[in-house]
Amino acid sequence: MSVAEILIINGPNLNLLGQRQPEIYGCDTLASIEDKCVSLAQTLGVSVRFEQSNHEGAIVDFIHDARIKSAAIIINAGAYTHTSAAIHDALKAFDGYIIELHISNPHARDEFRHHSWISPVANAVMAGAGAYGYELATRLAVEKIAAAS
Ligand code: CA2
Repeated sequence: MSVAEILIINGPNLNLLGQRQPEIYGCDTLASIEDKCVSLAQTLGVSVRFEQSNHEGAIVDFIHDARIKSAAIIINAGAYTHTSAAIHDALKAFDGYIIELHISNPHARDEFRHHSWISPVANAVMAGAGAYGYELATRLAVEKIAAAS
């Protein structure tokens, strides 16, 4: 029997984590966050696929792919959170569990970060826990996948 897959999607500029603005985003790199999520997933009996793109269409393609392959999506859409109707529409066509994730708390930042196109189509929203939020979201996704099966 194959194990359930969680797709973790990272949007624009998150490839720069650990290189700039540590006061907002911490010191972890995206690669170190991926390593932690992959090993956590292993201990919890699921698999994690971890993706990053700076391109809106590529993120839409990841979500379409997840319709066939993944039981849950964790998405940090970066600044596309605040602009993308295309990512909103793609997530709406996904039947599994969706967690919107942010490293910082966008509501405590600039006004333009207060609106999310992702929140209305997400089952849960997690923000402000730093890089640790990825692990928290992975644990939540595993719980929800188990509850649905
Ligand atoms: O807090 C988050 O995770 C965000 O999704 C990060 C986005 C921001 O636009 C959202 O409002 C909140 C920005 C990601 C930029 O990441 C960088 C990391 C290091 C250096 C520069 C940018």
